[in-house]
Amino acid sequence: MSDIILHHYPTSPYGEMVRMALGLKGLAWNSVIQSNMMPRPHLTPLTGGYRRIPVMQIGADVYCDTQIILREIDRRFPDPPLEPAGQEGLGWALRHWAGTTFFQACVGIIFGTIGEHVPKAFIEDREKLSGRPFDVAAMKAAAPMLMDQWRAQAAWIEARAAGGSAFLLGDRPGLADLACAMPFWFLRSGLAPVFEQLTAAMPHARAWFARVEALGHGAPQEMTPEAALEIARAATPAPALPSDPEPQGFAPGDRVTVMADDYGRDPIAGVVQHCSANRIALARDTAEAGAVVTHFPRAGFFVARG
Ligand SMILES: N[C@@H](CCC(=O)N[C@@H](CS)C(=O)NCC(=O)O)C(=O)O
Repeated sequence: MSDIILHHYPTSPYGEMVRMALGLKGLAWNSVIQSNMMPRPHLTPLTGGYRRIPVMQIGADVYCDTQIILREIDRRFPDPPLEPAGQEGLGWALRHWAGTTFFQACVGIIFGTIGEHVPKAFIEDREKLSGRPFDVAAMKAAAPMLMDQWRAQAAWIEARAAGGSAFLLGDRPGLADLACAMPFWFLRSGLAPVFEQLTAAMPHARAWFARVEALGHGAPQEMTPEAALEIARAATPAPALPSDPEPQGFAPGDRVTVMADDYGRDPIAGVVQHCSANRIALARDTAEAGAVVTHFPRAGFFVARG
């Protein structure tokens, strides 16, 4: 049985980015379907309060945010690499753009168009996530302008895809492709007619997107949230990776809290097990799963003492 457990839900675009990575790597994995809103009672003990999706679990190690999930998948399963030779570094930068400005244009277009039909419980959940009102009228008013924004950004991909290589940064697929495909997938799955309209004059980007989708999702197998929690309880966290000296002076053994810098800013408390330029891992003792280590990326996350 595969050790990879992905906590996600089918309509999650960030979940899709990881599913595509598992396809690129040709991996078998366990699929735990979580609710598309809080509460997630069998997941929260593992994350320590991080409330976003997806989350990856391997035994008693838990990875929060696609940035660290993808990095860990690539570390454990390096072949084929997420950053083929000549693509190093760029995929991470593109992931950041695609996951912020390009992704947020999708959110506004989709909810500005279908917002009136979204259940009240979902709206309340997303208000807690963002700390702001879920203002359907404002999103409706902004949707046409956001379609311009979406089209302008997709046109960068069209221009790149017209360059002649099969994938954005060369003949081999990599992180850049997974990251940039995510807002395509999100808009098409949320609002197919608008996706068709906005990409009608983008034949190269559409052909590229089809090639990325053809990578598939690897080999998922259903698992219950209860079984995943039990696996964490029975497992021991992996040994700590070597830490780097820290600009802020954090070191293994320090008590800290970690928090996303954008939305879903629930703080997660623990003891530093590892810290380096691209990762901070917190050791936590939980009533439900015993000792777990919860891993976060550094870019996009704040760390504070206490
Ligand atoms: N930076 C995060 C963003 C993840 C994110 O925004 N996920 C969405 C779903 S795709 C989410 O968590 N929505 C709220 C929820 O599902 O509770 C990542 O890269 O994983």
